[in-house]
Amino acid sequence: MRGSPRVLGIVLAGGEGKRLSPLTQDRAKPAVPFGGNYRLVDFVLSNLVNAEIRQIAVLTQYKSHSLDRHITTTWRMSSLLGNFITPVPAQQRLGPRWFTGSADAIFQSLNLIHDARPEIVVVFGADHVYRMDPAQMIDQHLQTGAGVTVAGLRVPRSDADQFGVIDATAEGKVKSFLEKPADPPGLPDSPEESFASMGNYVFTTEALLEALRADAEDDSSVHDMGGSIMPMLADKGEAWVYDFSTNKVPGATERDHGYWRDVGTMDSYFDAHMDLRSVSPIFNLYNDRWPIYTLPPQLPPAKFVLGGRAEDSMVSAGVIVAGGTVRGSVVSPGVRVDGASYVEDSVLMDGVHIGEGAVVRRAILDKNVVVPPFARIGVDHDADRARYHVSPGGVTVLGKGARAIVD
Ligand code: ADQ
Repeated sequence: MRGSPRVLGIVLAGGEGKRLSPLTQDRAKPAVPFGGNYRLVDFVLSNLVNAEIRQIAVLTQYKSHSLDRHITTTWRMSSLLGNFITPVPAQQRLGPRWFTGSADAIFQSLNLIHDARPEIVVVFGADHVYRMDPAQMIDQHLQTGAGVTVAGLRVPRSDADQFGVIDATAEGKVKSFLEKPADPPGLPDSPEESFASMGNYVFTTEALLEALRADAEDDSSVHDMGGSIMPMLADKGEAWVYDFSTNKVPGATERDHGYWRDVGTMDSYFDAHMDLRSVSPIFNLYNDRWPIYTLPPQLPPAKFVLGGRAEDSMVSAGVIVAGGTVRGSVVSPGVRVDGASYVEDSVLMDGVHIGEGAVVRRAILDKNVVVPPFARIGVDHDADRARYHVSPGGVTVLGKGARAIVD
């Protein structure tokens, strides 16, 4: 739009995602598949693109091969009008080392900011499932004249130690920012809730550059956005918070308004999938007024034969259910379910094969897992623990290409 500030998007996509292992064994966390067709990074990129932010650098680092491939094939933009979405690997500008923290990742890529000459830099994480219109956050940022605005949402105080916690005035000026505090402060109007940072920031370019330079010179810093830059700007009185609950996305229902999930653990990743499948989903992927984009594979439609059926499930293209029953599950492209098998409350990734008579319950099966005929997964947790990964919440997980064991 004419008169709008020039905005550069930076997506932090270098996270290792240790707690999602084995799904992150050979891919970066933002490249982890989600919701049948998508990868986690598609959510943040869709949010930015829907808000007409079309100059975006995706900073990668750890096991970035499938992430790079996904971004270059799915998110390639016409360079007409100066648009780009490009993966940027660690630059090693400061000698032979990788990024240390997320602030160092941006510092090493300062040339991107100098080249794009933006007035506003939007720095968003890549690991979350949500819909958000960043333009509304930018509007607030411009109105308050903040150096940085951080997106915040209310979480139970008991969960807040996993997040950056924002202590702000009623108007939204940040008094202090505490990264993952052991004893998170409650909110004045609700002592059992805290304001958690969503890891999404809007910066005025000058404020970002100044903070990054000061941080780079500080040898005691961990060079992290949440751990170093935010506390520094809060102490200088330049940080404001944006209340995510005020964000209105076109087409969102009352039920999925304000939905945001940090899918950093196996159980939260699993629960976010279960949120997708019901008749009135908590997170509605079918809202075409704020689409979540990806490039699905070229495959024929899903097919149900020999009495095969699926209930309360999402089933992708190329799936064949040949006689088995699928219930309450998310089924990715190219999955094959054979006769007399039973799959319940599970996440099946691309190319999984469920053999005849097999039973799969509360499981996540990564790409190309083979479940041979009559194998049982998620039925006996003790047996599963001896062979597979079982999450604290009791979800059985098999890594890429694994073959289940039959007794
Ligand atoms: P964490 O997610 O624990 O907390 P971090 O591991 O730095 O913080 O990840 C933030 C984002 O940066 C993720 O998208 C990750 O993929 C990416 N990232 C991490 N290191 C990177 C690097 N070296 N290069 C490029 N990208 C990198 C953060 C904030 C908290 C906030 C939570 C919300 O620090 O304050 O509450 O996110 O989930």
